[in-house]
Amino acid sequence: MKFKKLAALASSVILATSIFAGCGGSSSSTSTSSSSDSSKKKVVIGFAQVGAESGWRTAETNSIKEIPKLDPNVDLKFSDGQQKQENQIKAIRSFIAQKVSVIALDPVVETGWDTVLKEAKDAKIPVVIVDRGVKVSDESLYTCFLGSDMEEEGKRAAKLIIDHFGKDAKLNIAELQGTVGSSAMVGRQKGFNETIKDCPNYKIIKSQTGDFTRAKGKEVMEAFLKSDGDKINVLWSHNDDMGVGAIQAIEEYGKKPGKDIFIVSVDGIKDMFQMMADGKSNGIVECNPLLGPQLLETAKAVVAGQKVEKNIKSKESVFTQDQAKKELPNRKY
Ligand code: GYE
Repeated sequence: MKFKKLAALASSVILATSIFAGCGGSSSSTSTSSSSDSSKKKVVIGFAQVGAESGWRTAETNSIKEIPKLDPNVDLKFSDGQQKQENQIKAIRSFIAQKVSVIALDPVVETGWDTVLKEAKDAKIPVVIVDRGVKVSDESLYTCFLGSDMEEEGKRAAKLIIDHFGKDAKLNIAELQGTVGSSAMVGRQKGFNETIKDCPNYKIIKSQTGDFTRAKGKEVMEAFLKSDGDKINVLWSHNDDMGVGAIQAIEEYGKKPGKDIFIVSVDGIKDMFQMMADGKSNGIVECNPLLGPQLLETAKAVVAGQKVEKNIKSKESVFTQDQAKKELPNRKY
């Protein structure tokens, strides 16, 4: 109930925050052309996408692909990394060779980017990290990060469980992890685990990756149920798609998702809202994939040599089962 206000705010305030606050920024973020030229020159964004593993990802891709329609002075080169870092590194090198104005990287995993980001820096091409974060030895290798606070999402997921059961309940939790080594997986796990530290009888009895896909989420949940089907009372899924797959597995096993097993997940895709409206899930932590407009503004500012905030966070909300039916028609992804 107390999330109702937040929920109402959710979609309206996403773009409301001012992103240009004058901290961060880097000298390498100016374009090589003179300022009078750069106002006429087309801005070319090279976007290195993770893949197409989830409904969230599809929504993000669609939003990014809208960019040239929002601003005819901006072109987009899009590359699908198919969940492989090596493909994304190749894409970045190709963007450098093509001398794009700005590179946007949505990194499949957090580490291993130093070399290629240094190449971009040496070529004086600014890099905006989108959605998932990177861990690099030198923060000046990228201009700014635009995306969600994954740790906060993990905390919010844990709070949904605590709000429902109370801190002293005895719970056996099954965890479906996202892609191992991705900031989304690392951050969500950390935030969740830190929050349930206060709950002495919450136990994570199962934990495995489902790689953020529906098919793997189902497969892993089947294995969880096979070994511990009668013990699990909570499913914590790092994204909705794995959760939707797991719901199928739970039904096939003969249990009632949302009743016999309390389910929380992250993203907020329509399919999971539908599940929640049908009583098959219990809580969703929203993660906003509609990053196109914010990336457009950020990329233009960076190319124009304006200073931007180092961390540009998207605004998000949390939804409980009682809000699902009302919220479903408002979902944009
Ligand atoms: O939660 C998941 C997707 O990086 C925030 O990646 C994103 C995550 C999202 O596959 O569905």
